[in-house]
Amino acid sequence: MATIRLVQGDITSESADAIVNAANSSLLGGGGVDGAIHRRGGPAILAECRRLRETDYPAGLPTGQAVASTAGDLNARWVIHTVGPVWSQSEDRSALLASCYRESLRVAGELGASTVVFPAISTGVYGWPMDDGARIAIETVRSFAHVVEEVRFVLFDAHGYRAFETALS
Ligand code: AR6
Repeated sequence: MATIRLVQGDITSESADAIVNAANSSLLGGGGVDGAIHRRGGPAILAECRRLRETDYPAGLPTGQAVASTAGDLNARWVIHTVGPVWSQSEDRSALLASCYRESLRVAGELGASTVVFPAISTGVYGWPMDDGARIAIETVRSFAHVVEEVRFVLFDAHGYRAFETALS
């Protein structure tokens, strides 16, 4: 069973084998975590994402799936891009959010990554309520974390940190 740790801060300052990106299906960048990762990781990440679009994902990466690229200049070996669901009041998309965590860990395991850093997927631009996003993240990682040694959640602010602390306890 992996150790689960919580950190408050900027995910691009972390060192780990793999850093998970809250991407969109274009894989070509955006705001939030995605923007920060591409800015700090440099152009090698975008170049590899473009190749992934030309080869394996011509229509984009589907919601709930995950794929790895180089981590460029980040203190990591890989960035694992995953696409969270947009929050919906009328439709329960929790299974897709859980799938992001599970698929990212599966990819990490295949790569041989032992430390994996996650942001709170979907809780920014995609509007998922933080408390519920934290609960799904912790529950899913607890059941699938046997493939890695450490899972670290990096929460941008105190509100996110407290939500994950509550979900963990
Ligand atoms: N480090 C850690 N957490 C961060 C950082 C950071 N540097 N920046 C934001 N957060 P978001 P999403 C927090 O919007 O909701 C992009 O445009 C943020 O406060 O990054 O999955 C993509 O291209 C929030 O709690 O991801 C997609 O189009 C959490 O990270 C879309 O946004 C996730 O916020 C994905 O939206």
